[in-house]
Amino acid sequence: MEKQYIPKDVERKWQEKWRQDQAFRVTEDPSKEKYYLLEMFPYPSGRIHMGHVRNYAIGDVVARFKRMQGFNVLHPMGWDAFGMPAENAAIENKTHPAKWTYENIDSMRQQLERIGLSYDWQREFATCHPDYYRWEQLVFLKMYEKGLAYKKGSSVNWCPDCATVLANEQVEDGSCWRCHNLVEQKELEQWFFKITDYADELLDWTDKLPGWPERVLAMQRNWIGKSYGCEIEFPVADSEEQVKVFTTRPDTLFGATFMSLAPEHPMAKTLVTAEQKTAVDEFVAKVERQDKIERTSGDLEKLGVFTGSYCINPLNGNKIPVFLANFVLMDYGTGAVMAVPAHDQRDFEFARKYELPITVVIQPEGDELIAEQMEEAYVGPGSLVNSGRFDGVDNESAKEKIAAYLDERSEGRKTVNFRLRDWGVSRQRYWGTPIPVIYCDSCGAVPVPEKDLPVILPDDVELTGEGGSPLARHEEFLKVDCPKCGKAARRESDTFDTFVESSWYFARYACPDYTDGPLDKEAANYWMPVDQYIGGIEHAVMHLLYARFFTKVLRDLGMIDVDEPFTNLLTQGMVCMETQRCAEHGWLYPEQIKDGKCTLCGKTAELGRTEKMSKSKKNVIDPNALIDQYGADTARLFSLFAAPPEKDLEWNEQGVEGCSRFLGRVWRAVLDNMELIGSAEIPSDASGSAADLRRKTHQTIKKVTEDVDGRFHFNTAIAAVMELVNAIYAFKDGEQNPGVLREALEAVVRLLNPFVPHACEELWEVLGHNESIEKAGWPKWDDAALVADEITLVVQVNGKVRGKVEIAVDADKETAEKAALAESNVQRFVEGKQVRKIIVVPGRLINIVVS
Ligand code: ANZ
Ligand code: ZN
Repeated sequence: MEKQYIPKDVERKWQEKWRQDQAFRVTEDPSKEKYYLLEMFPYPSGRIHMGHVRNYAIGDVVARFKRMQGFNVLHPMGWDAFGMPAENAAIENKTHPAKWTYENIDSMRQQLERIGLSYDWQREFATCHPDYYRWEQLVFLKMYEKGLAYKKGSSVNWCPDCATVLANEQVEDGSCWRCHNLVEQKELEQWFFKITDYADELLDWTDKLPGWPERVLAMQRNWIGKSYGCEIEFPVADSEEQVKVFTTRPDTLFGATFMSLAPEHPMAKTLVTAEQKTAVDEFVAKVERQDKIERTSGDLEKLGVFTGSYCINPLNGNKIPVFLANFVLMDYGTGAVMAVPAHDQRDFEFARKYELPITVVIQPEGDELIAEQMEEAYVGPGSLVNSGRFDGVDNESAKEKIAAYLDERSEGRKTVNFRLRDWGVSRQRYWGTPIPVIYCDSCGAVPVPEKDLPVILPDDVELTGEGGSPLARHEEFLKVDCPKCGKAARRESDTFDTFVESSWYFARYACPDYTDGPLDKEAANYWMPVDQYIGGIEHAVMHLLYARFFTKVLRDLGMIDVDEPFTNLLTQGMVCMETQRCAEHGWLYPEQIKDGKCTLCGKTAELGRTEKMSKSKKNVIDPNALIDQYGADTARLFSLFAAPPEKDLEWNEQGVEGCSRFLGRVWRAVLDNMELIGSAEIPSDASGSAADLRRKTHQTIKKVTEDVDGRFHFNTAIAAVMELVNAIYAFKDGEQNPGVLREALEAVVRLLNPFVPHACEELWEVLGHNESIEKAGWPKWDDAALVADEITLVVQVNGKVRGKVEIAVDADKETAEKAALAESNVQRFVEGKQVRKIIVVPGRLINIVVS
């Protein structure tokens, strides 16, 4: 009896074999071209979801394809293992974060193995292991030496729910990116990484990463936010002091009718007059309760208070009142703004509210603005008015001219400003890398000496869930002698933001067991940069920007010789599914619905929107159940076939069944034909129907190669193989042409291998090969086999022979007609006449009827 396709058995067999053979283990081999393929490593939450399956299936196609092409492919996997969920789960389940994390890793590794991903498991590591984080601590020490890590007190984003600081990138619309609770501002001493030193380089390189999606580059440019402007000093009336402002619009200087300072501005205190003191104090207290994000949003109510003091506009000598305003931030520019209400919307609203003068200084062409009648600020181009010697100059060139004029008189200068802030990395959490610093009363902050690394995260802590980190209460951990003077001192109890670990893990995969430093330079230089990185768009700024920054830091520390970590980036879409709910029981899991009814109460389930799969809406498919039912190859094939990688993928059961049926068809195509093809040799030529099948085979090889290589058009590639399988089923002359049939079947199996490797390895063995299909390599197409055989057709005009044309045997009617009309002699007889009809007698002649 013919061998049945039982995915479970086939998959177990090959997974076992790959494991035993360490089939995907690689070493640096300078004689081979390397290819480094990486998917963003997972957080060990414990369960694989469909988003993971899709992400890793996409990566695995590329890894297997490149390996078959002969590249030395590095495809590693590991665990982004520090972070808050471990702490929360530990508190909830009364276990230890380490135990929870390592158990999750074990179970997730098993789940990943079931998918048949071609990882070099020898390189696996978890970032919560001291063998990893000790090197992160070392990098910190080196950064500290170079002034790239420093400590300062600042007002930080504080999530009261997570009891920790958040980076600006972790605040979304004023809320915590994790728990979505409102973020507060808090004054804290924190460690910072000086990413701003690299702002220019990070920005410049966004123009040199053609393999990145433009959308991600745009988000990074915007986040870095470079703006060219001007710093201008405004003398304070009746004082020696000056207020320095930053503006991108020096052309509007004559229109500055007041000043706005951040409430936190140091001069806010010195400028307040006795009469205004109470009002100002009240105002400052009120603004302190608003968070930064809210304060910069467009629809915030503009609030302010007069300080009682005045400044002098350096160009026209006008005396202008100084206000404090809630929308001016202390950590941008100089914390002071020259307000030009006629041409800036925020200033306009502020001026209307506090009845301050509005002076138009830019007139648009063909229009005349009148300040009293304006309903909003005019922000467009125009020429200068009310601007003394600069009247009539167009405003773009006025920017330059006014800046130069101020520079000459030492009242201002051109500057560049960035929106990017230094990266605050201190977190008041337990489950993270300890920051290797010791505080001494006499010596201040002293870095832990290199020889004392790692600073090990102690195991014996008490997690209560109440505010503050348990490390801050762990006396044994805290008590330490000052490395400088030997006096009793205290350890830093904060840990690093977990984004620090993910900022360099990709380089560590080159040398995961290296014990002499963070990176074995030779290995790192061989493998880096990552040729293809794959992950979600949600990491467009934070992770991807920090990783780029860290790579440059490692380079400048002499640890690696690359400028950028990721040459090509693919941001895959989400996995979505329709939501369903029951009036009685709320959201329903798919398995709680039968025949459109809720299985709990029998009510009809209402179909909701299709959304990203998430536990909260219960629109989830468990990959384990899917694999139990259909096998990993079907799960892989569906996630690769249902949508192109960058697009969202919508789950549907019929699609999965279709994929499963297709694999069965491929299986039978091979097994049913084995007797026929025996050990037939593959011919280098064919004729008749065999030539057609051979052409289809080579056309498919070409199409799949081009679709997969660098383009990720997996869905169309798979569709092409499906067509070839149809052609194989339709082929009736296998007995006469066993070699051609074998060639077609082998092509199908090799082309599908990156997508459904278990089935393909098995079929390759059935086809009589005793080495792994990957060793067979990627099939090559024969250009000569691509073109159809040509035949000659006679062309008649009104029944008389006027020429001949050569066309492909399988050319359709339209192609034949076109070729006939294009023949030069035929054209002479058709010219100026009207074509009434064209008759095509296939394989013989074409008759054009004209009148
Ligand atoms: C005068 C002016 C006139 C401005 C005008 C704009 C339009 P970007 O492009 O984002 O860099 N600004 C400067 N420092 C600020 C702070 N700390 N908080 C809030 N706003 C601040 O924005 C630069 C502009 O934002 C600056 O140019 C300043 O307003 C304001 F018709 O100066 B402008
Ligand atoms: Zn000391």
